[in-house]
Amino acid sequence: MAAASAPAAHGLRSLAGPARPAPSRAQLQWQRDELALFLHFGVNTFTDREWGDGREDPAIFAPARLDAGQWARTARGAGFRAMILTAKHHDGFCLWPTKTTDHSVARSPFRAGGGDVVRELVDACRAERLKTGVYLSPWDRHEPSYGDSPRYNDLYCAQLTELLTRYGDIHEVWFDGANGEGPNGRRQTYDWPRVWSLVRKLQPNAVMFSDAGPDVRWIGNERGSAGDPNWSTVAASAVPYPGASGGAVTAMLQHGDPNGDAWRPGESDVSIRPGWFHHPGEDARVKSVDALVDLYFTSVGRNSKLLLNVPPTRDGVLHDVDVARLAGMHERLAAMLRADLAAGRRVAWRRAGERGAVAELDLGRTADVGIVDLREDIARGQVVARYVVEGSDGSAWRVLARGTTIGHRKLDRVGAARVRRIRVTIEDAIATPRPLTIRIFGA
Ligand code: FUL
Repeated sequence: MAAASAPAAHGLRSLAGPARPAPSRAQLQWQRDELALFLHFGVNTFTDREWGDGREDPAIFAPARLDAGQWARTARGAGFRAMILTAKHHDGFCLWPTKTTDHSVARSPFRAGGGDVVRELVDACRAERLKTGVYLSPWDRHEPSYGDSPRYNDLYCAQLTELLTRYGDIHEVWFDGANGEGPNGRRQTYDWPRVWSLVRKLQPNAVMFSDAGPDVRWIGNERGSAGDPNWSTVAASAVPYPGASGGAVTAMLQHGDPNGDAWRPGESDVSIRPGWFHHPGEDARVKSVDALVDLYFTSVGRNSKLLLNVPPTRDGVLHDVDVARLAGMHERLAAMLRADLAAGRRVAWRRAGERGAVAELDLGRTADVGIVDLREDIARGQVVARYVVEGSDGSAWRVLARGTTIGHRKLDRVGAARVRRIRVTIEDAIATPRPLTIRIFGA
């Protein structure tokens, strides 16, 4: 498993390569959103389990005061731009009244059998100007046709069609790589090309998430920690289907590949709690504000998007502790990233060979620098492979941070460095680097 943590050992390609991959509009917007809220909710919330076995009675699904408006207001207030709901988890229970199975909210006491959690989510997102995403588990431990590959593929596509045609714009479709046995003890062979082309047809502006994309990729762990380096390009053939495993797959998910043929930025999914579903026994184990801030730095701050799971309780609301932690995270980040000491300062940019460049700026006064925030103009691709940030208070330059990739955003915490001048040197790149956006925040 050495490959899982070691940086990908790809040689950097020469400058005279073919045109490099760049993001689509949807991928670019997806990445700029930076934060999305994940909501694991369903029968497991009522059985206190993480994976249902598909034999749950729909009658147990009875959230007494479900309030998707509270989810959305919490998300918006904490700086999140999207919410993704488990419309169906591995247990097969559907949170919308589907025609494909009677294992759904329609047979539950929720809103007397007339409820639709997906509809409530979509309406709440719209009210708070959030984007909506759906998670539809391919693995289904309830559905009798599961494992009977063509029949289940038809059913899965019918479920997707309902979700992607009834509710207006869906911005992200989330395909989990978990693929176990169905009720007959059989495994399913999924038809990914069919699924992906169906999504493209029904929601052309949506991004599709899975280990194998095609638009955005799993980051390779559930700890909220992107690799270093983290390229947004991948060699598509290295991860042939969602759920493929092995050291080379993990390395590709974590690090991407500077020579990759597909633009497929990483999404870091992690839960605010030990489990993905709400368990009352974990109410005292919600991640601290410090831990959530760290997650921001290891995901968004490493050219990834953070998909933070905050699971509704049996009542159908986000727990007070989780809500308070999200507010704390937002406040702390806002304070850390409020005043850009480099705002309005002129940056002197000069090329240094074909793969290098140096940017220098004077803050106009000596300041305690705590965070360096670098960005590439990724609309045109990602090129920086290695850089160093130095600071000077008038005497010698000293190193504040060293890094590899930058991409959409790279955040380096540098302690409290008392400096007036900042120098960012791009030491290596896979193509001629273009000027970076440089922001500097206090300690
Ligand atoms: C995994 C699932 O098995 C977990 O239950 C959870 O949904 C996580 C996000 O993905 O593969």
